[in-house]
Amino acid sequence: MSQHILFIADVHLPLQVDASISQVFLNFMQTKALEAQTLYILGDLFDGWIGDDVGLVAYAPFISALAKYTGSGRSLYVGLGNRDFLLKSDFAQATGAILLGDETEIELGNEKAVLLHGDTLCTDDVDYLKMRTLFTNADWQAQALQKSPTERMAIAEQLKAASEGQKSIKSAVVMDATQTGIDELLSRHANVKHIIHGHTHRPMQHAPYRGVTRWVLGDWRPETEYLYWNGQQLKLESF
Ligand SMILES: [Mn+2]
Repeated sequence: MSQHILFIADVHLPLQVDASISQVFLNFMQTKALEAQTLYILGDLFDGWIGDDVGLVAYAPFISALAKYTGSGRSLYVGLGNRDFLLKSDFAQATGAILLGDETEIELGNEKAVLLHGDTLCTDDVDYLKMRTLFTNADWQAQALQKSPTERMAIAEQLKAASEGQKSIKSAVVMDATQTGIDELLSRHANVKHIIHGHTHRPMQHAPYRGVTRWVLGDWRPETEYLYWNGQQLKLESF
């Protein structure tokens, strides 16, 4: 069991614990997740996170589920998405999770994999990447976190509306990973054999490119797909 690793992304948990996606996630944490010793969540676990002070209370049932997972001696790594980029150390402490940086290399057997949320691969999505530069800026974040929860909620709604408004105008191609984005990523990570990411909500095992296989995680709607490393190989499976 110690060699088994699970990868998920983009669950976009809502505040409502009784929503079906919430129940599916809680069920996953109590069953499938326990089959692996390590769980990687590659961004956008939460549909919104306006600061640990608010999030830890609002999402309490999910926080408990994550804490229970690490409390059982398993490892949990959480990456930041474009909806929950304000996850900070209080979240890490409450859940026992280790927060990931933008790009993380891990070893899978004798091979290397690079993990990321995936938004930075969508290099044609110029407006979004500009917005990302802003909201990932440390000063902008520090200022935002000083505002009241109500003000922060308003900012979050604006960001969400901006990205969703753009989504309906943009073509599906603009919202996908580009060759440029993938080439740039590979130039930063020589010798990786796997790219694992979410964000585009297009679950797939792509044909190898330059000897690298790209695994895209889904958003659990409707199919609950996760990526599983069984100690020997990676496989996209459904829950
Ligand atoms: Mn995303």
